[in-house]
Amino acid sequence: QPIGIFDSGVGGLSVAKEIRKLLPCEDLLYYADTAYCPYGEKDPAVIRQREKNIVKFLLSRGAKLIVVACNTASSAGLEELRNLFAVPIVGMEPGVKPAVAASRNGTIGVLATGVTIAGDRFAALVKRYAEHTRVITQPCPGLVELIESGKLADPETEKVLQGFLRPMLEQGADTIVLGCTHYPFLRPLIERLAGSDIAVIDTGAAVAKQVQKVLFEHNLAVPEGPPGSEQFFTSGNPQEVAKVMRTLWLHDNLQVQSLPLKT
Ligand code: DGN
Repeated sequence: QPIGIFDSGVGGLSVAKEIRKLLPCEDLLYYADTAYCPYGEKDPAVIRQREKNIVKFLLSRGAKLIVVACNTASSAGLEELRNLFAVPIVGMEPGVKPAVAASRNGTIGVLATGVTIAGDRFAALVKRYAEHTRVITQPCPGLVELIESGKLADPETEKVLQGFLRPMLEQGADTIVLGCTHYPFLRPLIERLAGSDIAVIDTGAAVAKQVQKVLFEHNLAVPEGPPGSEQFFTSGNPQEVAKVMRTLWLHDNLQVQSLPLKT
């Protein structure tokens, strides 16, 4: 039985990669909701409807566990998904906790989407550390679109990113949280622009560990055997999506199947 993973687009591949590294024998199904990307500035009710349809599809393909590999979708709908479906569901949360541990001066910056930053889950998370940590938030409209079109190191991306990083760096943030699963693909650029004194936090590896733990607890793990397979689906244009996915997944003959899901 496969692990079902989804995101608004290709961003969740940053999480899928960590899962693949840690769990080499598991089969993976990946759904990119490209036709509805970006989720970041959409009405959370619309996002929740998409999530339900995607999870139903992944379950129809036999998924034994679901990974909501998108901070925005986790913020909007994780609770509802857990109420609706009996299968174990692992979600994302911006890495504020590890950032608080890494920060030397108690000022951290969070890059995420508007929906994630405005959500109750994020507010509760920040509140937990409010006594001794200053959290500077920065929504990043436009950034996901650049990553979706494969512009990981273009001057345009650098300029947009610079505009998002400058305010938090000027306010003294010494640690930056990548609070959207697309942003790890910009990590080299972010590190170069921010400078070597700044720590960059991404939670992909921690989520992969959580997936491992939950599989084990539910007796669903495949600890050994032949290498697992991967299947990719999109609601967008499969050729276009495949082109970008090949560069991100580092696999020249990766194929993407067209699977529009009606809302
Ligand atoms: N990759 C997503 C996230 O982690 O928030 C969503 C990006 C988007 O669709 N704006």
